[in-house]
Amino acid sequence: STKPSSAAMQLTAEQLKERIVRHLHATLGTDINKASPQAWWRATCAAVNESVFDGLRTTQREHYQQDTRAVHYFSLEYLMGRLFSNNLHNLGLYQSAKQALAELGHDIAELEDQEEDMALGNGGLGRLAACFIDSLATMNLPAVGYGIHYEHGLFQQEFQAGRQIERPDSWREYGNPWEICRPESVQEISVYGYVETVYDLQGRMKKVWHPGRIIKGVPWDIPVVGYHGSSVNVLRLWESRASDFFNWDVFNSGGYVDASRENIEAETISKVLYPNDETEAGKELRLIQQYFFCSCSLKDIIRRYKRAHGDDWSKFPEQVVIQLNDTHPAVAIPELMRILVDRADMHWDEAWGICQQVFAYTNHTLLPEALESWSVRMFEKVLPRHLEIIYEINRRFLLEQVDVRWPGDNDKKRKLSIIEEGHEPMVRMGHLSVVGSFRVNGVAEVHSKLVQSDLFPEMVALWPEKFTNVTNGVTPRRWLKACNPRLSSMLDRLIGSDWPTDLKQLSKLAAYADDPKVQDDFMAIKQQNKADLAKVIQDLTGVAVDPAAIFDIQIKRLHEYKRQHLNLLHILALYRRILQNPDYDMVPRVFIFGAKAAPGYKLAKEIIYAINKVAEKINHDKRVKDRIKVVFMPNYRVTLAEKMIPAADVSEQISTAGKEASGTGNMKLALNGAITVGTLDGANIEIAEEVGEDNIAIFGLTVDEVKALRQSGYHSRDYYHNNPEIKAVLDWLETDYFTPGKPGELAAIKHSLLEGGDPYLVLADFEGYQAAQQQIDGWYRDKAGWAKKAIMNTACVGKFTSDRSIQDYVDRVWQLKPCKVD
Ligand code: 26V
Repeated sequence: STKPSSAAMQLTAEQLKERIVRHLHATLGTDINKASPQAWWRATCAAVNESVFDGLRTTQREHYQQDTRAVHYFSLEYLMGRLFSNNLHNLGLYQSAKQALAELGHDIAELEDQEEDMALGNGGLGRLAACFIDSLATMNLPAVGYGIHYEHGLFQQEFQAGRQIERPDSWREYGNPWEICRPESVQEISVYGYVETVYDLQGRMKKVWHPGRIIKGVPWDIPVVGYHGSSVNVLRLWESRASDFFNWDVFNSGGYVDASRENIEAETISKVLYPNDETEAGKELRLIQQYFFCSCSLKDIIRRYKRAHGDDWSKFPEQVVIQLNDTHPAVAIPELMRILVDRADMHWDEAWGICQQVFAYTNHTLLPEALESWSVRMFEKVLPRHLEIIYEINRRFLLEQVDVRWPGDNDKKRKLSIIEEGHEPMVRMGHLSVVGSFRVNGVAEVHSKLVQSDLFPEMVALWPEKFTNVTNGVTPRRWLKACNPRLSSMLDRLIGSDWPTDLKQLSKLAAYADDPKVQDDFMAIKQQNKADLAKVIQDLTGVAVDPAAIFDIQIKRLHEYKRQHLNLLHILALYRRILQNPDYDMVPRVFIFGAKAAPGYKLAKEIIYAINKVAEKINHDKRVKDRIKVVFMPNYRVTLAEKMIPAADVSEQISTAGKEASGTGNMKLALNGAITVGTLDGANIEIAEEVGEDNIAIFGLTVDEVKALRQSGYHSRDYYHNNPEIKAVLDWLETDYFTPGKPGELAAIKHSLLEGGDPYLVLADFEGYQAAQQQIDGWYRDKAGWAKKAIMNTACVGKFTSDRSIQDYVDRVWQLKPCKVD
């Protein structure tokens, strides 16, 4: 097992106190008598950074001297959350810091609350990137994360009269102590303009791109501290600025206003993270964002490579692997081709050979509306040379691969072409990613199978060995050790303290699953975590909840396929049963939601509104006698997840089978002893395999059954007419019962399920869902039985550490070796 790094181990609370006070004076310019909690927090961060930067220096020096092969993770999103307690835990300094601050008169939890979440992501995909860079550092793997330094992360959510209001997120308004600006590593990138064909002295044709705009990329480095290991890797995020070079002309010719307008436009590129909206198409700025960060990052990689290897490109694929987190950074493929062919004068075949050894692509969704494509028209305007390169990649692909395999088959060519023909021709980024990569993976077994069978079957026929699976994982440092200190201490006591880096150790807990003392301890911890969450709920929503009730939690982005409205229909059914039978016997339950809806996603916002209105009614209805409470936590984010997950009894993972690529909240909740109510979708299937059918409540149609039902014709109205409970709750939503004086305000859900055809089969799965919930109710009545199930969940999910995911990437994709650092 790994031990705390020597630098960190030697740090006592006394030494930390000295550092903190020193920074309070020298860095914050204040003193212990008048310092605000904010200043104390900043001083502590600065104290911690002394250790962080030590590790950073030695790691980067070691990687440079060893000239290591490294993975470069390209992602438009990193949902980091807060770094304070994470960095303290990973440095092994949390206890010393807690003591130091206590002796200085401060509660460490109070200081933690000074930090804004770094919310540079939407949801699962962005949080996965954050877990992966934690694992990479922990496993001493040479890695750089590349992304965008958004000024505004995902919007902050408020509710006004039950409706979602979006407010800008300004996470670094007053500066962020964890980031370092690196002006010495700025890059310049080009967009717009036109392509000229010229001939050199040997008569060789050359393409010259005359850009319309030049933009500067300024890198901000965030150190990524590995757990008790020695490595500190870097997350490098690019901020856009107007190029000084380009604006001088305009400026000097008296065009001050024009120049400052160009400044504003350049700086717009990294201003704001795009939410996963209804459609990605048509957003020029989004394409420029993608290209901006890909080009800056590639130039950064090449600069570092050249420092060691000069102009000899032959070692490039040995040294560099680039992982594309979904298709968002796929424009890196034609960009590397452009650099090699146009700038380095390489022959096309040699350049393409390099590309195909460097890129690997992870698919994170099968939803058609989320598959990226850009109109050829817009692509040509923004990146005219890249469009030509994509055409050439496509021409050769169709000629040398598709036509060789299926001679003369135009149908196959149409299906496989990177360019989708039609009224408005489109560039398909998924096709480009598969063609340009040496490996393509899905994020859970079932999802990877569907990527192969449903999304890219012909590509699999061409390159069967290209396709693989890497099931997602989560970092147990943040999602157990740091967020659930009570359970962590108990685990240390029972099974030793190696589990944070060797999560399979959790299986040792299974031997105690029947032990009454362990059961009591485990459930007492859950109870305390629930009491903590009850306070948070009271503070944020004003609703009083009883920690003795079942805490039933659904936390994830709001989307029809995730079916928060199925949860709502079940709540309504329970409420109705209570009204019809005042003695209706159920274990009291608190239904807790956390979700942001994309600002442009109408129905998702209606679902939030409906849940809030139903909550208001039920929570105030005396007849319910507190058997049901419903709370919608505002502004769900990483920091709130860390408070909710340790307090969950039940984990809602109820997507339509085939729609949720993996899910990662499902893993975090099971790890903390919650029992899953779930469909056989994404990683739920693998969780069920690990925990066993006694310890999970599975319901609903399978992927095959969903396909068969759609084939035979799905009629949601049949379920409405045949199931009186479904009919009653849907009709109820149309009345003014939950919105007095305003009938029809909650009708959108009913309409989408009936007139809208219920695209995600909510009504088809309702009966199975309510039966699974009944099973949960029954299980919970048996205290010891429930405790055993909860313990078995924690014991059996060791597979889902992101360390295992990263090892799978190393073995199946990256072929990397660890680099130990002293
Ligand atoms: C979803 C949507 C839905 C509305 C239309 C626009 C749009 C655009 C993008 C997306 C999702 C993008 C990919 C994504 O975040 N996938 C998630 O990745 C997680 C990590 O692999 C995985 O656990 C989730 O199941 C998957 O949804």
